[in-house]
Amino acid sequence: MPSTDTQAIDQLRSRLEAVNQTHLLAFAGQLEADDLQQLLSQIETAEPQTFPELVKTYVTSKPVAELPAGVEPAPYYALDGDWDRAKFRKAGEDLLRAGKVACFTVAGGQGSRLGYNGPKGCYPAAPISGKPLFQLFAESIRKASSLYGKPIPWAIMTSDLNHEATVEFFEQHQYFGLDPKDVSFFPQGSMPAFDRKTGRALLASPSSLALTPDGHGGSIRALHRSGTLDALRARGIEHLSYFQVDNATVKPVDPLFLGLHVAAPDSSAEMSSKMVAKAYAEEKVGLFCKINGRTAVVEYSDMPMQRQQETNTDGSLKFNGGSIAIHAMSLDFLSRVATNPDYALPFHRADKKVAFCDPDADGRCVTPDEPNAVKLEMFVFDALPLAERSIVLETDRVEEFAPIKNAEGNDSPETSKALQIERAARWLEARGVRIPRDSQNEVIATIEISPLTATDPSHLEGVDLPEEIEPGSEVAL
Ligand code: UD2
Repeated sequence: MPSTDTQAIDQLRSRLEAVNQTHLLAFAGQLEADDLQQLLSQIETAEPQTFPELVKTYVTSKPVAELPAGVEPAPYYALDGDWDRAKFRKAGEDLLRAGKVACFTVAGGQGSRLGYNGPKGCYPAAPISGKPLFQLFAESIRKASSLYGKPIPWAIMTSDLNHEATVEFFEQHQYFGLDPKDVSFFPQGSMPAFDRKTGRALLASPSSLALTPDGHGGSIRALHRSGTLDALRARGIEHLSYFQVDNATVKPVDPLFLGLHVAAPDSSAEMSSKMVAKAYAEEKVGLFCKINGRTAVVEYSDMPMQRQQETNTDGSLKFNGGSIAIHAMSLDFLSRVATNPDYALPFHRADKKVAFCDPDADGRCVTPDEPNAVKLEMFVFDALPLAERSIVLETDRVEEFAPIKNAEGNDSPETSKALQIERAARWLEARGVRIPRDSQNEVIATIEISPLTATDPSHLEGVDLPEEIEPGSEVAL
């Protein structure tokens, strides 16, 4: 082994000694140069100096999620509320015309629940054309760019596992008509998995840590580390429109939401959110709350059921705001969260089975039967309380929330398609088109409206529409 390598290992070993993690170098002396480099760089990137605090807080003790005493439902701009939509829509349109908005999609998840072998954004989602999720978003962004006369850059967070396949997909499809210089990709970060008894970081092989994705909250530091924040700032971007890759009807560019985010008197224009009214008390969604005067999302599992069932005098749910993971964020705020330790996001612990290579047993690979490891993830909504004043906008499920998460049942391709069809039907009905519906009021035709035709019902004005749609027919506009 070259002496420079020996020196590098020795230096790292003494740093690892200080944090009880020297086992990570147990096989270093036997590795080929490339493997050794990989191991050393993984250890450096994982910042071993932070391990003792992480292990103490999240691994050897379990953080107890205590609901603070004064938790209240977060106020929101209600769908049926009396507030000046035109003023805020104009503020959002001005921002778009000034070219200050970019889109940001988190697409690092593996889609394992869906059972789809590929990046989730490549999943065919539209009811007739089978357009993939990425194409639906790309076409919405193209439509907005043409409406507001400015390119809208689009950053996509991938993972090491799907990065190449994602970029290749865009190349194969000529970026779905977007200019490639407006689309950027960067892989998300990872965290080591820790042995839940000893707090030792696990090795997946003699030359590699057992790494797991650091969650959608990791997107904030990944935006910074990848240079994406700086690149967007250099283009004059001031705000990001954030959404998840799984939502087929998301509005990637919504002037009303962006306008409220930047111009509402109760917004500090740092981070804003959209919500839908909960369908029922037990629905498993994060809840928008006010805690110590700040907006926050409380995971349904951290909120006692009794509180989730509380009602107002009119019988409606008190904690009504369900998170659909749509946010607007300023670049200044994101930079602060990414770089200022006072704004660091907390981790959430998950106990999992993680196969590992055991340095105490000559590197034998162990496949555990029981959860043996702690995985650490960050959630993007944990940034909300770091914003001084943060608004929530209510939206209609049918208009903006048709996620594809599971192969069957709730939030599946089937339910997403039904919602896409229902939304298209409503938009057409608003233009006077007769839509066939059954006794349950379900649409009995397949309808698809391309985002290039309309991303808002008002865009259908002047479009040549049929007077009625035949039951059982397929209509693509
Ligand atoms: C999330 C929210 C839930 C609700 C719902 C709306 C959490 C914990 N729950 O549930 O409250 O808002 O979405 O649809 O957030 N992702 C990455 N990297 C990661 C992990 C996730 O890019 O390391 C992306 C993933 O590709 C997907 C999104 O984040 O686009 C959501 O991830 P999920 O499937 O883990 O969250 P889910 O659907 O359980």
